[in-house]
Amino acid sequence: MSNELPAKRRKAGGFFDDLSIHLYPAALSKIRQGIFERQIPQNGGQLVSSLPKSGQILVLIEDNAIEPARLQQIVRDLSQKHPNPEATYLGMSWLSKCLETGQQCLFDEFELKVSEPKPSESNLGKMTKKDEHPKESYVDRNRHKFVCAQSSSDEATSTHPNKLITDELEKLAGAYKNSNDQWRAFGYQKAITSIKNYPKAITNRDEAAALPNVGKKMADKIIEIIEQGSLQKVSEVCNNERMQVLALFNRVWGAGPKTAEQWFLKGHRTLEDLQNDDKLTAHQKVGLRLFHDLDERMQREECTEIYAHVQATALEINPNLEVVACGSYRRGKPTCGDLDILITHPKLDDDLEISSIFNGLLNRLRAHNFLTDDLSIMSEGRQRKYLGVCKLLKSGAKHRRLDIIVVPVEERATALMYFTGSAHFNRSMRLLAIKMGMSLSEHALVTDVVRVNKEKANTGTVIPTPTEASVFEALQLPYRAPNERNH
Ligand code: DCT
Ligand code: MG
Repeated sequence: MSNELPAKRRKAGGFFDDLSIHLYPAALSKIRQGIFERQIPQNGGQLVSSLPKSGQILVLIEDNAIEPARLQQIVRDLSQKHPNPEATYLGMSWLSKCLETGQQCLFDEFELKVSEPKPSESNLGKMTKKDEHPKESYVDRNRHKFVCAQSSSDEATSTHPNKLITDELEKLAGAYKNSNDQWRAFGYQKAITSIKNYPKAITNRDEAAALPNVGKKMADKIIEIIEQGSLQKVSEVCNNERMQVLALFNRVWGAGPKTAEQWFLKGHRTLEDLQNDDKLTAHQKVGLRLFHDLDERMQREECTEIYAHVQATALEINPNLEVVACGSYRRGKPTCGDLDILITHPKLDDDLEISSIFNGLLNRLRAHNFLTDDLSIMSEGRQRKYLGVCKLLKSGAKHRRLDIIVVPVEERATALMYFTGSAHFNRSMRLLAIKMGMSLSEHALVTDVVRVNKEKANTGTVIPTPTEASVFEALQLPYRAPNERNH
């Protein structure tokens, strides 16, 4: 799992979970704007201050006090100025309805579609059947632009001709992330990805500025790096006590940018200072005690050994169990932050049996002294989930993070997709599902989902997805093997 528990980033379990929201204040009163700006993060959403050219975003526009024609004009202008296939434009009344009803309402009636310029009469006359796509929606036309529709290309990104540039920009992206400036970090990350995918060495400003997600200011920075070998802004931003302390505190497992900032404001500067803080959570205490082990990514070979131990132990319980190592390991990465293991079997459906396999496995692993610290043990719907720390039974072994889920067989494919990630790939797929009027989670792909009292009530129809390929198919995406999901 990532360094910070989602619960600490924003309020967990809110009905805006996983949504990045931009408020476009046209005609919105300051009072309502203030209310919305408080309520969105309180319910799990992330408020984004400027409109990104890419990435998933809900753009909310005041639709009460505005003429429909003017509203259309705003949407058209925004989508032309910031062309972003993953942006969804909604009337602000969607937000009011969500807050009123305490649930994430369907976008349907609130979606402000980007209207196409009307074809002139003469053009219409010339239109052939082939050119005409009256039923093809905005999503259909833009599906191929979603991250989840594209293959990630690791080979291209590990050794590329502009590595000096991306290394320098990555220092800034990291610093912004550590200091909770997520939006700036995101902007840099998008530019970095774009530069990594560019096959030639960048030689001039126009060439840089022509890349997707690279604006004029970013192009200036690129040229400074090319000409001077480094970027002045990196030392300005990174080489101060605050940023260096935040960078260190962000590496404590269980702490994220907000906790790091709180610790800094309390006057803590070193790991020793943290040890003397009596307000640490149980997770943070483990993170601090095992700092040096958990801070390090594992080599793939070590993951294979951990996986082999868990698999062998699980198969002792039932030889028909399917035990899959997911996460970055399944995506073929050479190093992994933790190991994410999914367990099911072809007939696993009974809740008691799910619990019995889950508890039986944990008890056995504990009896081996393989598990050293439990971080959390929970039920998510019918799935059981363990987050903890393990250590191989050999001298010199280090403590490593281990996540295990046991899932009923009908949730196998969606759980496998979720647990394999990457997180970015998952976000993109979930957003595409929403845009197609569905909802994708680790439990199921569902149509017409309704959320009641912040809880997802899967009253919609579950689309049968026995395999990962069927999930791609239902979303009309080309199948991507796990190693193509490293976005
Ligand atoms: N996941 C997600 N959204 C998140 C975090 C995780 O969808 N915010 C999913 C995707 C990957 C999977 O859970 C396991 O999470 P991690 O172990 O954090 O990610 P990883 O890709 O395995 O990377 P790492 O090598 O750091 O473990
Ligand atoms: Mg992982």
